[in-house]
Amino acid sequence: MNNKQLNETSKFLSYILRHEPHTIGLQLDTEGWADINSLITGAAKEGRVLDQAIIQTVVDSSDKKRFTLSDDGQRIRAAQGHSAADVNLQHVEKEPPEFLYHGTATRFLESILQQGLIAGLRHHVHLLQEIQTAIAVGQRYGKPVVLKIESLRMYQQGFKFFQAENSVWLTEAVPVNFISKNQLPDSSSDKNTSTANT
Ligand code: HQG
Repeated sequence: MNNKQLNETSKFLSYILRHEPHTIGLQLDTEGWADINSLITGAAKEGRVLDQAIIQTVVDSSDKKRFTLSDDGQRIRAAQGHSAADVNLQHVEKEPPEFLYHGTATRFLESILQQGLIAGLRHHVHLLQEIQTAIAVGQRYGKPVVLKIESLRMYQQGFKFFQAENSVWLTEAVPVNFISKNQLPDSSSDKNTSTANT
């Protein structure tokens, strides 16, 4: 499998395992798990060839560790990023570091600085420990900007934080008074690199 095929298959798995399992007749349990054989069969009906080896390659090569296999290797789930209504993944609740970062595009700033960060279609707002990764996330939507979140202060005031299996931090929403605009490195560009896995 070349990189393009890997990326495309990863996006397909993200779409199915985070958002629309029913489009291939797949059922996720409340923890987001899908039976791999059912995934392969469902994908085949849509003309998409998957097998255990392809799935394993996508899981192993995911830079963000987007997918997790069950210990017995029979099931797969997306580590985070869900919008599917059937899924209510119980992420590990944890005390966050002092600051976390959210990458977004400048065109969303006005709205964010009015409403705070909201989860939108997904179940949570996604926050990261590394500024560089946050820049890459923001670039998907336009000119990136990184917001610095006072996560520990939020936590101390009763907001819950969770850390997904792939280390992404999750919280329900971030009110405006915990957000500050972080300085971007000069190298940031206006390019939309379209790396989103949805
Ligand atoms: C923005 C990637 C206007 C928010 C990453 C973002 C992540 C607002 C967009 C994962 C807003 C939602 C998720 C407000 C938030 N007004 N815009 N009040 N509040 N927004 O894709 O965080 O590569 O649902 O800033 O690593 O961009 O796909 O969330 O721009 O973990 O595996 O609304 O996706 O992972 O966009 O990305 P998304 P996200 P993958």
